[in-house]
Amino acid sequence: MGSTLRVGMVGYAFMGTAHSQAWRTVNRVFDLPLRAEMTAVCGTDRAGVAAAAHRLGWAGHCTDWRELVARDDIDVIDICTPGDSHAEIAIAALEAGKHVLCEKPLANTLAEAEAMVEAAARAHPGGVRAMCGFNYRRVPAIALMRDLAAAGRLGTVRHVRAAYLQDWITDPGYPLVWRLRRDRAGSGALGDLGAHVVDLAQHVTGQRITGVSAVTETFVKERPLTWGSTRRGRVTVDDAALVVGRLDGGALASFEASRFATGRKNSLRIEINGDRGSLSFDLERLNELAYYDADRPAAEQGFTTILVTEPHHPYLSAWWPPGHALGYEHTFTHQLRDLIDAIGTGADPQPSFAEALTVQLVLDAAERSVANGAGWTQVQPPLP
Ligand code: SOE
Repeated sequence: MGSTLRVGMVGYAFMGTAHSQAWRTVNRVFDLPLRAEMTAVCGTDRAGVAAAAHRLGWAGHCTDWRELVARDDIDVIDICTPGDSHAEIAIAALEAGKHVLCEKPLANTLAEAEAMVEAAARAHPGGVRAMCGFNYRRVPAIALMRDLAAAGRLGTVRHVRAAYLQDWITDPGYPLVWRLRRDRAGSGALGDLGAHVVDLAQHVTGQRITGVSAVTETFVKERPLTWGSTRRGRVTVDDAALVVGRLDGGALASFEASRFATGRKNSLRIEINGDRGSLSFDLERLNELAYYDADRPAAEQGFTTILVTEPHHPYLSAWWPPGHALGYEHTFTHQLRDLIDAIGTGADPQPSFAEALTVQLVLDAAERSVANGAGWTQVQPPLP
């Protein structure tokens, strides 16, 4: 492979744009063992992908991802497509000896996700690495949250309380885009937003969710095919999901995911309460982490705000002087920093496909619970 990492990206919409920005930036900010080259981008629309390549900084472009996977001058395939194509592209890429970065959730179904994990395991001895893109792990305040929890600063964790709320489909006139179709997206708010908070809960606490009870709702059951169209189609995914769960360390968890939380544009909050302290994060104030230390003298107790912008905080020494804030886009740059570092040093990037499967197993249990009238449902154990 040499000292470069030649990238082929599939898909160039919102996520593809975010990833492109990160590929352009990562080596300019971080000192890494490999230098990323933006070799080619792929999309089905010929004119669209050509324009995207020019706009986003890719050297080449094509309309068939198989072409990308077959090229000798590509080392990593970055999958930014809807979930219905994740498994096929990822498995083909791994079999061709390419490293893979795949957007979350790993796949639309458990069976596909398991097949991806097996393909990653087969490719692993040849030095091929696979990672799932749960970008919020790379918010510095979330990374600090995990470090503090791992250092025992919370004591025994009792509660995880997490909500990921958006409002972009509140209007019943909003069209039936791919994210509202089960065949394309797998599920709705549950898989798109719930996957993030389930991943963060497990990542920050280091514990696994073992069982859940869940309800979902589709508030608007039919939508126009395009804005203003009289032709309508059925919404086949959930608009909102509520999940309660148990973690294997004994904590109780609650998760909420909605696309109908009017006024909440991209609100992701997670709070963890332990018997020695609590940590609380809000994506709308992503440079801050609230910390309650129960061991402090009674007169000094209360939540304090850590401004996570200091060089000793995760990822921050490479950026700006102390106190200069970061944003959403930096999470993708940090994700690539970790991926490139892992590939370059022969380590396993996190979350691996196997770890992302643990999120998929929770989503699967939630869907089975919904089908069973919110009955208590065990999360299946991951593949051996
Ligand atoms: C759309 O709901 C979306 O783009 C998600 O798919 C992303 O994962 C999230 O980060 C922002 O919202």
